Amino acid sequence: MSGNRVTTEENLTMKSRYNLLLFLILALPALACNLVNQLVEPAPTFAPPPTADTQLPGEATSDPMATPIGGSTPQPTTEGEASPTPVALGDLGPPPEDAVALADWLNQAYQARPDILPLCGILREAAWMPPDAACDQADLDGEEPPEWILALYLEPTPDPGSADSIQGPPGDIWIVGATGIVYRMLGPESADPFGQFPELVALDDLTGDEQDDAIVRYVTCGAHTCYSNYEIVSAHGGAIRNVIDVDEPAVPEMADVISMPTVQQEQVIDATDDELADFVISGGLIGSAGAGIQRPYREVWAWDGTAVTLAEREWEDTGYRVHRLYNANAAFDEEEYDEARALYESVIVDPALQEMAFIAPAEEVRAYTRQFAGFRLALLPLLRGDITEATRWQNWLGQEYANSPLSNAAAMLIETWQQNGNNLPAACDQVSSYLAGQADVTGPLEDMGYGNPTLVAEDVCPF
Ligand SMILES: [Ca+2]
Ligand SMILES: [Ca+2]
Ligand SMILES: [Ca+2]
Repeated sequence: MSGNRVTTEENLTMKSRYNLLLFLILALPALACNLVNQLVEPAPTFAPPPTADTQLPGEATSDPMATPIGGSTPQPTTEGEASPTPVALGDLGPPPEDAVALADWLNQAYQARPDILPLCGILREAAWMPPDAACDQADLDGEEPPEWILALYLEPTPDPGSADSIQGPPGDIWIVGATGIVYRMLGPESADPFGQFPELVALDDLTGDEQDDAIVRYVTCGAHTCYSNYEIVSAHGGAIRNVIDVDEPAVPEMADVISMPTVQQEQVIDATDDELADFVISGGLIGSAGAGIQRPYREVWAWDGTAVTLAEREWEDTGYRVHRLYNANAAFDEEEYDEARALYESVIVDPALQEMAFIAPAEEVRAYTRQFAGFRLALLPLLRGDITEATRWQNWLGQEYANSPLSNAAAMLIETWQQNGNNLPAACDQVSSYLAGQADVTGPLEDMGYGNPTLVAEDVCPF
């Protein structure tokens, strides 16, 4: 099943992450320098996708200034509208120092159709662009000429500072096309002065219209963790625009941004077996003590006919018992009940699983983790009317955790279900009402760090 794997508790977790991200962006730039106490080295690696079928952005390796810049041949404009008379690049004068004026300058330059390498040489000379910044062209809209994809400083920056700084010099991605500046990743209003310099990750067709789309990225770092933020720019079906659609974004500003902490790998591969390239990223760990020990995850972002959306999120199996429970819950929420049952059983019986202490000692986390799994194992058989198997797990809970809220809840669930004509949602309602009045239903599972799901009484019986 290629369904969306975002579950309720995981959404809450993601919200925490996005809220943290927003918090860090808005309020804590000064903390960026405080790297002393980090538990997990963020050290995100941003290697280009290692696949042969990915077209990586070209590199401007030749000396751009070695090419004469005045001799560009203006191309004939398309019929119809009158276009301004192209001005040769050499006659334009140097790029202005103001971003608004630079947009005009780039528009005029684009009309002259110069080679892009000398153009970028001029932009570097004017301190608008660092030496290794994106300077690429690709025909995104299927109409000649190709669009320019340029990574530029927010303002001319002759001395960008230490390259070792976790915060790079701020910048933006501009795409220049026939109608002017057709796209800016951040834009003048929201450009992040504390982010790292943005980059072009890959050019590939993710939408199936046989025109390249541009995956662009900017990285923003907080005290402990760097977040990679991506947009995917396409002309599919119309104007050049970012085509990402995030289902249930934590904040409205993130509705069209793919964001992941501590990205370890980026790939452009067909992960969904529809012969169309997808954007696949792995990572996800927040390197702060308060986030707890987390599961890395992998996301597949794929074209759905209208937008690039999250096709799949898979959590790694870390070998921790409580993480196995989270993975079982994810399968349960996906209604993959056979997989969920197998995972819940292994939470209880797998001798190789590790315990995790967080605020509570490991033994306490273990006990509540097994109880939660035990309750779900008593619940799941009732979906197919298997009272014998449900009772078996109720008895197990009664022996191992006598009179605990979850043990009592399992007994109440089965009894109510038998008496109410096998109405499972109604039985769950009754159980939830009971649990709402109990203390310590899920114990330490309520807070295993903000990077982990939160499990509370109302999550126990969610029908
Ligand atoms: Ca074009
Ligand atoms: Ca495309
Ligand atoms: Ca695909």
